[in-house]
Amino acid sequence: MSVKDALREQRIETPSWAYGNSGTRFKVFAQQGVPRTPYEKIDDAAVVHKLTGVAPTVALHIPWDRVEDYGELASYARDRGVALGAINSNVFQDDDYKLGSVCHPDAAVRRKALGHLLECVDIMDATGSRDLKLWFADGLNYPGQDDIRARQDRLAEALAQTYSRLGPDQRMLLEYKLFEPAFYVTDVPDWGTAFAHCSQLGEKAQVVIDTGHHAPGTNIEFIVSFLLRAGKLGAFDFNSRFYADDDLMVGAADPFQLFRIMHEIVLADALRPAAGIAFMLDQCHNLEPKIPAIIRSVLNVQEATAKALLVDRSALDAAQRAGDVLEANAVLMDAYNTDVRPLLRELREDMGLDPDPTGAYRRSGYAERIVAERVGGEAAGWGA
Ligand code: PSV
Ligand code: MN
Repeated sequence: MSVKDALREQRIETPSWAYGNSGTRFKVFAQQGVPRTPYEKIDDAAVVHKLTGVAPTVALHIPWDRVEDYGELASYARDRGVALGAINSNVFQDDDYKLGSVCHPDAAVRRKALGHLLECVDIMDATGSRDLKLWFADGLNYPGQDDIRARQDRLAEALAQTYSRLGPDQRMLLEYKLFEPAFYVTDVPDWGTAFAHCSQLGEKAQVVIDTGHHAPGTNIEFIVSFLLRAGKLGAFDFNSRFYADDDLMVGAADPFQLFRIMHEIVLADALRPAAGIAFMLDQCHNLEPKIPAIIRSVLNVQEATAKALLVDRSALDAAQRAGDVLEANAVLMDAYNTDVRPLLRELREDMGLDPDPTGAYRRSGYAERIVAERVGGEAAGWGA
């Protein structure tokens, strides 16, 4: 398949919450024109897809995106040229979850959390979503606070019950995170823990790599490669980080890392939608305007992917076999150092799109329109 064909087939999922207001624990700076409902988030996601041509799905987060009728929300999305993607559960914001959700020492809280996970599968049935994405804020702040091993048992129990509720074409994606909000123990802190639970559950359980969820310096492409080999990589939550879980635009902090990740994907022939890896963004745009930031992020993933597709595989293979360290590295760097922007402009023209999605957005007047129209009501987000 040609590089252009592979890029034309690429799919990047945008997160509903990235269209809403967000901030740090110090302040949420509200922006004008931010969506007030899941429907308006879908309107914005549809604009991103229309301009980029490669972002046809939008992930929901429940209860942030709770609506009366999910089937209707799905058809609203369809009418705008997009589809609903992964359903993200949220068992981290109720007061009951102070000491955890599915790992909580109190069985009543665990039951409530499990009820939410099962409700998310009901929502998937209504939206036609394939993926249930689970991230647990569960953990401990102090040594002795709870029994680490018992919490693993509780986690395994909740995962097993949720897993058994999945339909034949549904998957469970388990996301790990080193720390935050818990600072001493996190119950799913790393890919090994997620991998072990998913392996025990069965083939419908797979691991999510959020690129911001590792210790500094972690070799993420190694994790990608390992999980691909094991058939256990389900999805990415792409974003950039300088320090911790910064949730900045993907490709902003370390475009070379993004390239290295996409290189592993291309090597494993896992870019094709049929390979089943969901390439999602999980970002917060605290300072920058949201829609153009999401467009930029999609383009950054596309650029890294194009470079990865340009790696001269036979030259790389020959250099590796010959043990030619310098040449092997040079082959990879040649691809990384290629300016792929002309190729991507050409691709967009072939696809009937404006070659410059950012400029097209600016010229569309959409930003001014939503500022004028989205007056009153409550902007989506955390507290702005
Ligand atoms: C947790 O930090 C996380 O990465 C999970 O994916 C959550 O669903 C998401 O962020 C919430 O923004
Ligand atoms: Mn995430």
